[in-house]
Amino acid sequence: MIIATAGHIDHGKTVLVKALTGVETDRLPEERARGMSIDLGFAYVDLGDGAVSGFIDVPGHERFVRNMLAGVSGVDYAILIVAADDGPMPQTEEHLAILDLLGIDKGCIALTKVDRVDPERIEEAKELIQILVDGTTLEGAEIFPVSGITSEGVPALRNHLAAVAGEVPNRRGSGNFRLAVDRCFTLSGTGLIVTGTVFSGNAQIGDRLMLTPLGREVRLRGIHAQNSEAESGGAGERCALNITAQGLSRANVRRGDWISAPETHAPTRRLNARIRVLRGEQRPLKHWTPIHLHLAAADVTARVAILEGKEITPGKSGLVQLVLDEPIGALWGDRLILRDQSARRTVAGGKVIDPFSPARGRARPERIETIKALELSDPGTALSALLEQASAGIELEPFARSRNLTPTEATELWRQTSMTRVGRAEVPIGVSGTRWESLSEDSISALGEWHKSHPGDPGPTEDQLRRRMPVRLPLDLFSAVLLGLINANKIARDGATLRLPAHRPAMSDAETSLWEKVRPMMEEGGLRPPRVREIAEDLNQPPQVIERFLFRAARLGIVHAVAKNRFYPPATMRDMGRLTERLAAKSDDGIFSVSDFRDATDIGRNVAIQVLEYFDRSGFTQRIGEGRKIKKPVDEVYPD
Ligand SMILES: Nc1nc2c(ncn2[C@@H]2O[C@H](COP(=O)(O)OP(=O)(O)O)[C@@H](O)[C@H]2O)c(=O)[nH]1
Ligand SMILES: [Mg+2]
Repeated sequence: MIIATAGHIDHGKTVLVKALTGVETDRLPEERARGMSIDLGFAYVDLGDGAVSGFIDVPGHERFVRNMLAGVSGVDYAILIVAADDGPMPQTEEHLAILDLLGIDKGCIALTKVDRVDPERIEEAKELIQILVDGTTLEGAEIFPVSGITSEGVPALRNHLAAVAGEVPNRRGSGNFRLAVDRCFTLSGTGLIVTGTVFSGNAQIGDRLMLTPLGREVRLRGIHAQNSEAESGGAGERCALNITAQGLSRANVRRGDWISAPETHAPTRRLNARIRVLRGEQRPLKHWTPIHLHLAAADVTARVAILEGKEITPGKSGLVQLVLDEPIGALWGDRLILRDQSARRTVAGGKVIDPFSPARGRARPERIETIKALELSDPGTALSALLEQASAGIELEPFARSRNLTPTEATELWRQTSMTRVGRAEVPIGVSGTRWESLSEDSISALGEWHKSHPGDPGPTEDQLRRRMPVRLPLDLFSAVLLGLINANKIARDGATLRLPAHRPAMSDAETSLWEKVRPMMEEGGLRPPRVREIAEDLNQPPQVIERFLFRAARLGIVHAVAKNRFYPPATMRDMGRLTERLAAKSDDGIFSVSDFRDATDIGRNVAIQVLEYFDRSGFTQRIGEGRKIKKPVDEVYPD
């Protein structure tokens, strides 16, 4: 278990930790000289429950609240310390508000310096404290009168803590490893050491971890968990990690970084949160207010974009987008605290809802709906709500990442959620059943619209059709929807183009009248229709015009483009095909040669070869060595 102190300066936090653990946590020379905690102090002791508990002693001075914040986030338990003589003071209130905003609901109150006051004052101080904690996460928390100097009451407090430590659930199992770095130093002979509170998961020696937000992979060479050498360390423990990476030095690591499993690495500069503004604030929190954002051990400057309305009144909560001046690592559910621009007051706090908030359209109604779905605490419920809303499917990987799901947890969630999964393995997309239906319907009507506006066209390519869809769809998703429709015979694919099965491209009036002239000329030619140049000459037209027209007619399926200069009308093609079937039937093995074909058709060797190659391309015949045989009946390949 990790226990943090909290409370006003000089109320006896450091002395109490020493009375409980025997450890003097003020370790900096300046702290000793001034008799004041500045940075975090750490002590580890077995409180009597057989396990080692870690104490984080925080500074109480108002100037060092940022250090206090780095110390209390991620802890299991807090002791709010109030001196009996002073009673609650400004940082008692501020620290309590922070514990409350961080959602720390396990804790007690140590009423210190009882050796200095009479029994009436103790009762009076208790009452003041009860009023103070009313309505916070520490409401109803037990109050322990103690003296750090005489040790009066300290055993009772220690027993209480030992009992709590025995009950704290083991959180090691779930989520990926995340350690919030609060210190970094080099140890001669060992190398780089980072220390911090483990928020989730566990890590073993040898693991490859990520330094976030920097994005450097590091190898875990050694671990101290709760101050003892260990093979692994996990949630609910403070760990010192000995990490290495090529060229990595102390200068690369800062308080506020994370050392975490690669799955969680996702630095962000924009995140959505629901925040509550402290009741004691003088003014509403306005849109675009510059603030300090504290998340785990990180402290960065940012601006608050209010998403609903223009401001959040004191005591109320609202959805915001935080726009950070520099990236941090953040995941869903991470607690955060906002302090004013000059870092003097705690203003608000809350929870991360979406660490990957988009830059555009942050307050659009659809986006607000998405944020509200993401806010749902159960990942399965949240995912289902998102799937129902998402008109273009949900990218599953960022969802798993933001929820800190391990690969196994993610796979299990995908399995349990009713959705269709498409896309490449690295970029899976989930779509709900109803959304899949409407995407299918939209595809069919978009295709119908296309045919209407391009009556002479065989149909759009996949990409052309995708751009006609009411919403922008990821390529993979659209391909999957189309494939479903093609398999169900609701859409037909001819090469690169798509069409509704009933669609027959139409020719323009000019094309139709040209075709009416060309067709009889071709049909008169019998098995050897005139070439493009001959048709052009007869019609007194430039050959390019006729060639272009015939190629278009071929795309429409009206003629067969046997060669660049020779086109066959469908009726002639069928005649030629039937003749070929008879020719093949004459031979024992069904195989015929080019010369057999030339002799049977009398169209000359060159044209014969062109026609046979066209047969092969259409799938009518198949070449076998020097000969050919029929592959499919002519009525199937060149239907009426
Ligand atoms: N009489 C008395 N003095 C105390 C007690 N606890 C702390 N002090 C004194 O109060 C001062 C501040 O204590 P410290 O633990 O440094 O306060 P912190 O700022 O909350 O960490 C020191 O001079 C302590 O000796 C106590 O229980 N009884
Ligand atoms: Mg202190």
